[in-house]
Amino acid sequence: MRLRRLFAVSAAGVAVVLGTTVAASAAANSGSAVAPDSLRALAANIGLRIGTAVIPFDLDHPDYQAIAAGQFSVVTPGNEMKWQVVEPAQGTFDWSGADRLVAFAEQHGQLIRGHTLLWHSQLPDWLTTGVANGTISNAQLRNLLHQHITTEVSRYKGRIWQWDVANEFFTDSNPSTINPNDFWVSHLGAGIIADAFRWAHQADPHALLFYNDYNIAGEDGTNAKSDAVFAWLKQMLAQGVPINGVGDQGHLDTQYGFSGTQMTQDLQRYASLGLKLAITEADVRTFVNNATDQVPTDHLATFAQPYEFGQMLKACLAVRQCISFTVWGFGDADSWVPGFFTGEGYATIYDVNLNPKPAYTELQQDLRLAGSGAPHRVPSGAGR
Ligand code: 9MR
Repeated sequence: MRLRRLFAVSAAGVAVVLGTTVAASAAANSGSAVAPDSLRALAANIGLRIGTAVIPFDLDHPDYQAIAAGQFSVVTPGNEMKWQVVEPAQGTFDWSGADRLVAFAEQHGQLIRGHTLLWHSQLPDWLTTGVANGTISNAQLRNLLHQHITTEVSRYKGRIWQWDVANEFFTDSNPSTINPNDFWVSHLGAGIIADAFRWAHQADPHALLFYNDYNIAGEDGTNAKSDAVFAWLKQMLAQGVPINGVGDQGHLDTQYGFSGTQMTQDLQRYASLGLKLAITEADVRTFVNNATDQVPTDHLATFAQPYEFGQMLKACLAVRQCISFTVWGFGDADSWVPGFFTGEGYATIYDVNLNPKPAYTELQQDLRLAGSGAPHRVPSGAGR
């Protein structure tokens, strides 16, 4: 899935992608000035961070690097801070990808979203195998998790802005509940989620700690998942669990429809608990001709896709506590979507050749309006 088509980018394409000159992209690389019409500069006008997931080793490619540095002010490692990657064999660590991204971000004046400490997926084989064959007891599992969270959060102490501490614990059913069959919940009970937040807070008291999930701002149509997460957060906060924010992933699909109004209301409701909000993994997929070119098969999807991106950003803009808006990778060639959803793609804001798509323009325009408002009308004739 990595950069399948990047090397086909033409020089002209790159100029369009960057919307800047070579000199400006060199400036971005040195961590200095960024283009005033870039997403990150426009978002900065209202104190919003605009982000992307990054594949650290793709930063070797200059075109990818220029967009990552020039357009975004916060970055998330797509995979490189997950337990499977950082501790592939017990006691053997690989921080190369995570270190690389942290260094890149600091060089380019970007903040970092750490992702993710407690999730049922992308766990190391030695851990899941050990639990399955009984060589790792539940008490040992709990200690290993404590150690994992402490080691990773301490390593980057003071350098991570937001941590996705816990990821995807709620069921997609109506009503929704904490999933009793989740790997962590089934072995250690639901209380392990609160413990993870406490351990992360001990390791880095200044990092903002987030609960992150998908379909928790009405995207499920029923709002059942949002209701369940809201009730749980309220309970956790009443118990003094150090949770600072909610991350709504924002993985949309044009075939299902989506209510920006509902999303705004749900974000506002989380904010009423005193929490910060972040859109953490925004993308909008649709059906495409093939996984290589990713041309939508329904022409209307080329309108629906940027519209839904815009609705998500507007929901974030409408709620003051929404502090960052992150897209889950910026180019279609790099997206997780074609590998997970048969026949779908076109989910990001740049095409497979790293040319900006209408969704890029949509976000840019929304940010421009958010920053300076629409210009006042030119005065017209008397009484009109
Ligand atoms: O983008 C990630 C992809 O490269 C991995 O193969 C995948 C494995 O599940 O995880 C992707 O990121 C996920 C994120 O960590 C949590 N929310 C859902 C994302 C898409 O699956």
